[in-house]
Amino acid sequence: MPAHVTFHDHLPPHHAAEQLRLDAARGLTGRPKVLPPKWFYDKTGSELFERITTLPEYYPTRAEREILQARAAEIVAATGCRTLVELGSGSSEKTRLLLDALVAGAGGAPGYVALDVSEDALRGACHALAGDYPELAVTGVRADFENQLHTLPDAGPEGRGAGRLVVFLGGTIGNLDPGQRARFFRDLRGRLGPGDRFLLGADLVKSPDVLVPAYDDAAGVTAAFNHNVLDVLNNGLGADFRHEDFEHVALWDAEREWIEMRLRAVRDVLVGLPAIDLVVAFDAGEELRTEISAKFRRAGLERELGEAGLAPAGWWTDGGDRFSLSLWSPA
Ligand code: SAH
Ligand code: AVI
Repeated sequence: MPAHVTFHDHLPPHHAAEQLRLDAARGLTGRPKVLPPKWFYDKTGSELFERITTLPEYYPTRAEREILQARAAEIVAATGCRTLVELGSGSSEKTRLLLDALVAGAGGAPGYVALDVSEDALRGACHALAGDYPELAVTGVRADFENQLHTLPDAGPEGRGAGRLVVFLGGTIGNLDPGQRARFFRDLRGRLGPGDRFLLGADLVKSPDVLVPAYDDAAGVTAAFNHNVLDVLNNGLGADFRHEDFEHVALWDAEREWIEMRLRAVRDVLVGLPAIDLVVAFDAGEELRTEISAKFRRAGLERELGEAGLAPAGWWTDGGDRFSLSLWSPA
């Protein structure tokens, strides 16, 4: 890696393997059967997600990019921050719009910290950014944003005197359920200093005619992304899931205002998971919930973040009012 990239791995192989064993043992023996969506993102899953972002039906990435193209300079200037910290950074592609503004701004040397569970995505993004932004100090942190925010570095000498802008893009906040979100916002708030700011990308409630195809595209890329989690279980736990035994399902839950992705058994299926000494039975039609993707309203976000001690400091949407970017200060 180039000299100005630092990498910290807080999920060494034994730690990640142990987490997968725990999540699979708990999730596959409960009712309904569930898996946390963070297991989607092995190398193949991260690549499939990048393909999803280019699909005609998957509007969130384009809508968020549209807002960033129009507003990134204004947002970065308003915060005065010199260090950008990104949670669930993935390929960090849209982040470049914020980094362009950061690098162009005045003040201490700019820094970028990317945090993600996906080692492949993280290393790829950090390499690419270090090559394209020689003036930027790049740090990759492999960690879980749900319980390892303590691993984030401070602003550091480069950012001394200026706060950090913590960004959480892509609508990934919607992949947490309401209880997980409340814990996440409180944890994050507790780690923000007075000069720090939080920029959140959140997808907005809209017609299921738009939402459902975004999670069930005609080319079947989202179905492949969903099925890939079975390979993660096969590779990590020696399981013998077969893609053809499960169909991809995407549903809009109008009451809870979230999309659910599931894998539905198309016949009775028995699956062995030798690493956790478990055999799991699926009845035909039985489903494994693999993801929720909650959609938001402005008032709901203000309530949730307000309860965690974060005050609204800016709100922007794309031209079609499909997606929001919002800025928050410690109250
Ligand atoms: N921010 C990017 C990527 C979104 S995909 C964008 O807007 O396009 C979601 C990313 O969050 C993936 O890279 C995934 O590996 C990461 N992720 C999911 N759950 C996570 C967790 N609990 N902790 C850290 N990263 C997580
Ligand atoms: C990363 N996350 C915000 C995506 C979403 O839209 O919930 C993951 C995804 N799942 C299916 N398609 C994309």
